[in-house]
Amino acid sequence: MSFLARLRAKFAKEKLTVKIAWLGLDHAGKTTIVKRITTGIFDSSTFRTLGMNVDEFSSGNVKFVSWDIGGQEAFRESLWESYMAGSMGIVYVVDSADRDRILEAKGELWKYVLDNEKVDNIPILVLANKQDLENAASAGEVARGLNLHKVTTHSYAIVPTSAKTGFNVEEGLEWLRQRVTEKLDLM
Ligand code: G3D
Ligand code: MG
Repeated sequence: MSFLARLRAKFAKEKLTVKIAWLGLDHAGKTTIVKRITTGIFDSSTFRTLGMNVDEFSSGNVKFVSWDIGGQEAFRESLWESYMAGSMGIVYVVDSADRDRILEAKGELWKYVLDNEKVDNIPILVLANKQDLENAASAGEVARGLNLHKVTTHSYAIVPTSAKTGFNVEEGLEWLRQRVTEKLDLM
C-alpha cells in the first residue's frame, strides 16, 4: 500500500488533516515532488514565482503546503514561523546538483528551523533531490554540507531522491509517516 493510501486509511476515522510543511530554497524541487506524490507523474512545467511561492495540494486527509524561500528576507521569518506552527512534519528539499547553494541551504535550515526556538520539535525529512543528475552530491555529502550531524533537537533523516524518476520519494515519506503517526499515537 502506498504512503498516501496508508495515511488515508490510518486517519480516515479521525478525519484529521496532517499538514506537512515543505521548505527549501527556490528551485530545489518542492513543487515537483509534491506533484509527483499527488499525481504520480513528473511534471516539469511547475511555475516559478519571484517572491513567495506557495503551492497547496490536498490528497485525502493530507494537506501538503509547499513554500519556497526566495522572497524578501523580511517575509521569511514571520511567514515560515506561522506556517510551520501548524505542521506535524517538515520536508526540507535540497537541490543536490547545485553545490554552490548548499551553503545557503544550510544557512536557511539552521536559521529558520533548527535554531529557531519557536519551531516545535517536529520531525524533519531532508530530501537530497535531483539524484538523477550526474553531478549530484550524494546524500552523505549533502548531510555534511547541512551540518546534520550537529542536530540534537529534532528527529531527522536524509534520503536521496529524484522527483524526475520517482526514486525514493515514497520511501522518504514513509519515514516521515512513521514519525508523525508515532506522535499521534501518543496524543
Ligand atoms: P521549487 O518548488 O523547490 O522551487 P520546482 O522547485 O519543483 O519548481 O523545480 C525546479 C526545477 O527543478 C524544475 O525545472 C523541475 O522540473 C526541476 N526538478 C525538480 N526535481 C527534479 C529532479 O529530481 N531531477 C531533475 N533533473 N530535475 C528536477 P525547470 O526546468 O522548470 O526549472
Ligand atoms: Mg515551488
